[in-house]
Amino acid sequence: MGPNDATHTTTAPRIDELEALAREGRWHVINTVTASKAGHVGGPLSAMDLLVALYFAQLRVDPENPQDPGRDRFILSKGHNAIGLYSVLAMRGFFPIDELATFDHGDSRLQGHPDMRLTPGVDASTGSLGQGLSAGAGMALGAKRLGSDNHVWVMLGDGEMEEGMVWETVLSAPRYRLDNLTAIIDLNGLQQYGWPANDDDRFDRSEPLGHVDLAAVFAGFGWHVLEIDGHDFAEILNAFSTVTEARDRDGRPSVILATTSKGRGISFTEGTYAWHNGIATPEQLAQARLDLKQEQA
Ligand SMILES: Cc1ncc(C[n+]2csc(CCOP(=O)(O)OP(=O)(O)O)c2C)c(N)n1
Ligand SMILES: [Mg+2]
Repeated sequence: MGPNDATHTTTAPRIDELEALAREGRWHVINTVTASKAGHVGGPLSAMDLLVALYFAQLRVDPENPQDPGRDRFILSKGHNAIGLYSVLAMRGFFPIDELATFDHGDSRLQGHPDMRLTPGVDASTGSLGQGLSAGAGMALGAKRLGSDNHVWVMLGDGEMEEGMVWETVLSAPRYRLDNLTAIIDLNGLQQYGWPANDDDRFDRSEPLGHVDLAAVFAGFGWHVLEIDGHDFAEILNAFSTVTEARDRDGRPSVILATTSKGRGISFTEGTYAWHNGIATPEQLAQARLDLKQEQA
């Protein structure tokens, strides 16, 4: 069965179902990172609603046949958020949820950064920031040349936007009329650290992109720009439909500028760079379980 079969597409989930999946996904993130004693937390939590919306309401993918050539492609360019992607892939059925417990172990299929050779459902190996949009543009160009109607989605972090290679693709994708390419930028307002603000504070909170009018910049380069709240499923789904409906109309690639909150959903991780990565104490894990309304196993 291929991804074009009507029976394959997910029936449109209700918003409350997506919200429940996102709470579960956030729980897998902090629980798994804590158990493995390694991994990132803040970014996967800010991206979770977008990832859930992609995998449960948008992407044409088949967990039974992850390599189907007609599938849509997704690239997590900010590869350090791997545990967020793995949690959603597991919930979507690409591999068992129990396998998350092997995260970042040497012999696991779930390495600390995504490896397309190991993990079912992973379309590109990432982790060195700045490369995913170029890879996505190549996939989108390939799809055009092959006459395939699949869509390529790439998620980037706002700190990642400081990488020069991103901008080479921002410049060139409109020229190739890649309207089958969509960049999603997770604007959580924080990266690992900030710019040195002064001698006793390494963290200038206006970084990474505080002074940049990204919408104007992308529009200036010839992109179709949408600005949304990246935690509002109605806005996310609406943006996905607008992007896919705009295809073949004007040839522009799209960018979804999604305002989010780093560490979203867990009281002690939200809004701080300090939880870019981190290991929760047993008390913190119990608090996270409460915040995310997860039953005790
Ligand atoms: C080329 C490169 N430089 C540095 C790093 C180290 N690094 C990992 S995550 C990160 C910060 C990324 O911030 P952002 O893109 O905003 O991610 P998010 O907030 O969504 O987690 C950095 C600098 C890297 N992975 N790759
Ligand atoms: Mg960020």
